[in-house]
Amino acid sequence: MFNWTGNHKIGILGTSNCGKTVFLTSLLWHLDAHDRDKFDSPQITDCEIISDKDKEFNYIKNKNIFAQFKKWPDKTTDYAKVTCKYKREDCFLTRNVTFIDIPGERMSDIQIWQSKNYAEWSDTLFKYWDNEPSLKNIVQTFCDKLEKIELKEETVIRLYKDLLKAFILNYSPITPSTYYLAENGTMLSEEDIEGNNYYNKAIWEYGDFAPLPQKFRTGKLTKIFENRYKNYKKKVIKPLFDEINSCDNFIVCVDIFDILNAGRQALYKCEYEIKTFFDKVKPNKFMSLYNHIGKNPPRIAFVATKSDLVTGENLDKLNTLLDKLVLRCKSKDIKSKSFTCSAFRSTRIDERGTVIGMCDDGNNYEVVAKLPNEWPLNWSSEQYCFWTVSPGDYNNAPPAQTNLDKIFHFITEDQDK
Ligand SMILES: Nc1nc2c(ncn2[C@@H]2O[C@H](COP(=O)(O)OP(=O)(O)OP(=O)(O)O)[C@@H](O)[C@H]2O)c(=O)[nH]1
Ligand SMILES: [Mg+2]
Repeated sequence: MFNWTGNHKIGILGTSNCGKTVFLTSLLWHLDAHDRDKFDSPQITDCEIISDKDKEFNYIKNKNIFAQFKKWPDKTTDYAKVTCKYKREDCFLTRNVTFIDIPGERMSDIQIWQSKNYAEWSDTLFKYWDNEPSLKNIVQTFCDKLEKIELKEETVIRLYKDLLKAFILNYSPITPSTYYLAENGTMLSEEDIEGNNYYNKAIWEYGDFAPLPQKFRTGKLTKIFENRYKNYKKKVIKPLFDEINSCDNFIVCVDIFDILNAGRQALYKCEYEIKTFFDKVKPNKFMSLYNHIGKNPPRIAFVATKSDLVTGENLDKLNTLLDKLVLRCKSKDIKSKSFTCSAFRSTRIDERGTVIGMCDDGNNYEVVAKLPNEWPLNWSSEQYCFWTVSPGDYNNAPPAQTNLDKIFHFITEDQDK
């Protein structure tokens, strides 16, 4: 059924640093100051951007950081909600599109959202770790140590923190994610990880908990963890995922460069999170996720971000790598489409066809980003190193973009392909 009002609620998902906030800031900017030459669409007018009072998306601040300081926006520390009302020349109705931006760390709690209870969450995590050889060994050490100790809260939590430290170094999910990004927005810093304070930091300020294999889930400690898991789900997960639950369409951002730079575990993590998310939104299984307006199955745009770092055959490879990554997750019942995108084009191509970008020191460099044809079976992180460039000089006009307009039309269902 066609959603004739053009009203939508759109969730923007993806791991930390993959470009969600830049994407949303640039998109709002293009709608706010629409220029058809820069953003292909029937003319957009009367745009009003209304940020949620409690969960503010700081559009103006983000825009000013770009325009005045030539810097990228700050990392997101809590989920944010913003509505954009606008008119389009081909439609007399005012459109109303709401976006949800999340801190990428919370993606690691996707299994808590999915699982019915503490036991299911624990079992699923151990299965996840078991399927990846490099993680299996680390987790085995954790399980071996559990065998040898009395199952007391303090000792188990200490062991779990050791495990999480190994996961941080291996780009594996940190869950409960509040250990990495607390509810109040404080991040676990490199100093924290290396310093003595590491064990003192709470996994969750209202009570630490850790997953346990089935054979250890017997005594009093399990009851304590079960209760804290329940509270965590209610307090941290529910508010965020209730917003996600009520979205009708989604944009899933993927930073292929970051995955290649981090190594195979990052690919495994990203695939797993997308797959888990997809299982949840698949039609027939969880009807509640159907479009709140028209009862349509959701649409999903898979987006390989930061495409301005590559050109020519490497841009084609970026597309292929994204397609291969999301292939396992696709379903015939969900309309999904893959895009490469640069929400904020920060590089230029010189006359030799080389990508040039400005780095933090203010100098321009050749941005060498060579991508593989296929996802390698295994690779070392030094094999793929990529540049981080500064945003260009944009004054007060929306930045140059690639495919941001196409993604917007797809996700707001103005384009049916
Ligand atoms: N070259 C280029 N870099 C980008 C682009 N978008 C984002 N980046 C880079 O990616 C970084 C992270 O972008 P964010 O939008 O803050 O990432 P995020 O997904 O919101 O991250 P969290 O808030 O941690 O979840 C930026 O600081 C930039 O360095 C883009 O279009 N082009
Ligand atoms: Mg962000």
